[in-house]
Amino acid sequence: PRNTDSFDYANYHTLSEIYSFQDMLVAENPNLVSKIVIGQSYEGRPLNVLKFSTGGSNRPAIWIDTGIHSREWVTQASGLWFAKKIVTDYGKDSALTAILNNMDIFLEIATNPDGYYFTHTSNRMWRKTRKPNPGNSCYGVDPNRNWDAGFGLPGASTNPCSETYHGPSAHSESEVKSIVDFVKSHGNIKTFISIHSYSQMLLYPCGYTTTPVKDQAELHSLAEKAITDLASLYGTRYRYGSIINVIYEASGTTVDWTYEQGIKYSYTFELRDTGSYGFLLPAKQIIPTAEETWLALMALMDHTYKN
Ligand code: ING
Ligand code: ZN
Repeated sequence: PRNTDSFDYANYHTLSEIYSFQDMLVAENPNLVSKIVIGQSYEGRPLNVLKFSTGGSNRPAIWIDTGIHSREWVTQASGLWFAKKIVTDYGKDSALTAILNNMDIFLEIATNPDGYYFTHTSNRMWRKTRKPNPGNSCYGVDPNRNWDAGFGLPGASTNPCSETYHGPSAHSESEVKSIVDFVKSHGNIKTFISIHSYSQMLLYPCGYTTTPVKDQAELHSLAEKAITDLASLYGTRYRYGSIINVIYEASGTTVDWTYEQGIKYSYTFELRDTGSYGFLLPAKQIIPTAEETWLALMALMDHTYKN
């Protein structure tokens, strides 16, 4: 496609198509969208973040990432749709317009680009990063077990061949460390949303302990509102609650780290489906998935803006 209007949101795309989409969106909307490169992947690819901003300096911000697990293709595909939705709705939808007149949105679509490239070229089911593990023939670290929040506790593996290998040390993966550095240097992120698939869940901290977090009551009722809005479109049912209670024990996860950094609204989504297709969700479900998820994202962003 020559522009983002003719882009095919109803199909899956390669990494280079995602990169060119990002550049087109920036070129078409220079007063609203810019591209920040927060680092590079192990294999040297840029870690691009789209910044949606109407001005100000270091405004309170919302972070959204998709694709930190590379095989979860509906998440990157939804990220592309969200990016287009933001530029389409700004100035038309009053709630989004109010949010963007006061806050910035950061969106990292290809959060694990080496893994995503590998899912297109070698192994569709690749989840982890692509860094070699010294002294071991297995590659990669689970970038959702690599964060410095309960790092290395039960709920991650010490085995480099495991899908949940936590890595040699916290933030050992450049794809993780680049976000850590960005979050710390920004210092004004209010909401952090990390998007996975599949299972249809909306999860908040904590993953490594059953002790409820300080804000659990508010996080729980906001999650209920978000999944109710999500279900209003196509009836898709989500479960919600803390990571350890709703899915399983998991240590070193993204949103536990962001919550411990003081980002109160730290959530992880698990998008469609519940296992019929799993990671291989048919492309015809991309747009419905993105549309319904957007309603939940708007609920989270609107609450942040009003609180
Ligand atoms: N599931 C997530 C995983 O990393 C999850 C579930 C989310 C655990 C958030 C902990 C925190 O295991 C998938 N499908 O990746
Ligand atoms: Zn995942």
